[in-house]
Amino acid sequence: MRQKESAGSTAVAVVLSLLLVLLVVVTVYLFVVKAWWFPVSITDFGHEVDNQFNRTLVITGIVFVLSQLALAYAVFKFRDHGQKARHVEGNLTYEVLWTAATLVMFVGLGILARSAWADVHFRPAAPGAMKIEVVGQQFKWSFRYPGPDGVFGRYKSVEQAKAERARGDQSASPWDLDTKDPAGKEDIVLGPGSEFAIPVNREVELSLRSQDVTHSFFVRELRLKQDAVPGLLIKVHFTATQTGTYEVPCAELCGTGHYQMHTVMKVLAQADFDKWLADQAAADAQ
Ligand SMILES: [Cu+2]
Repeated sequence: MRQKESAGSTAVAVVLSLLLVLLVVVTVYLFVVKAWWFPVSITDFGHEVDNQFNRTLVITGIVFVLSQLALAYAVFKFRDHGQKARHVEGNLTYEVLWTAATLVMFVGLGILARSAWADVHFRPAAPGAMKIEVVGQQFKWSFRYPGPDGVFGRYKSVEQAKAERARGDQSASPWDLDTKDPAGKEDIVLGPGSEFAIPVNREVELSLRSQDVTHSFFVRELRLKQDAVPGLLIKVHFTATQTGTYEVPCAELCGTGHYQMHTVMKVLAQADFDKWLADQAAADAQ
């Protein structure tokens, strides 16, 4: 009687095994048809990132499929036949084997990815790169172009800015720029909430700052995401190879208004960009 009661797990085991197989099939299908996928990359660096993503996806995908199918097999094969349960000790050989395999996989993927990452973070921009300053503040992005002289005007010292604020005569500048610095005369400041533009096929170097908390500059199509950290000046560089309009959200939860912190980056042909920048300069001069 007891034998009969516990021998009834075949149906459950079959259903569970089939569910696991179904899970594998649906998951693989979604990735193969690319049901939800990234927008096309517009930088060479982005293609490297995509290659690295695909390598990682293929390797971990194979591990996923094999382990889930093995699980489905084990669920069915070792189902309850009414047999007595057996105690199994660990298997040292297997444990060493799959720990080593995991180690090789992760270190290997890391080594393959290092040049893609270093491209943006360790190598400086080429000398002729177009410089733009990006400032994050709750909950807007601002931008500054150095103008024809290619040099950004300096900031006021912290003491000076503090003293002016205490006197209540803070200048109109959104970020405590020193308006007396001649290098800042030609600077083009696009205040909080502005859109910004860059020329296509030209290297751009962004200098990221934050006025308050940590924000994160993120453009999916560039495959680039970099935090803007208070007190730090962080530089990143890239070359966009396709004109268009791309969203720039803040990718760091930076406060209650975080959801509304975004703008757009326009990638323009050189002539359009020159015209755009001249318009901004004219507007900024007023
Ligand atoms: Cu933010």
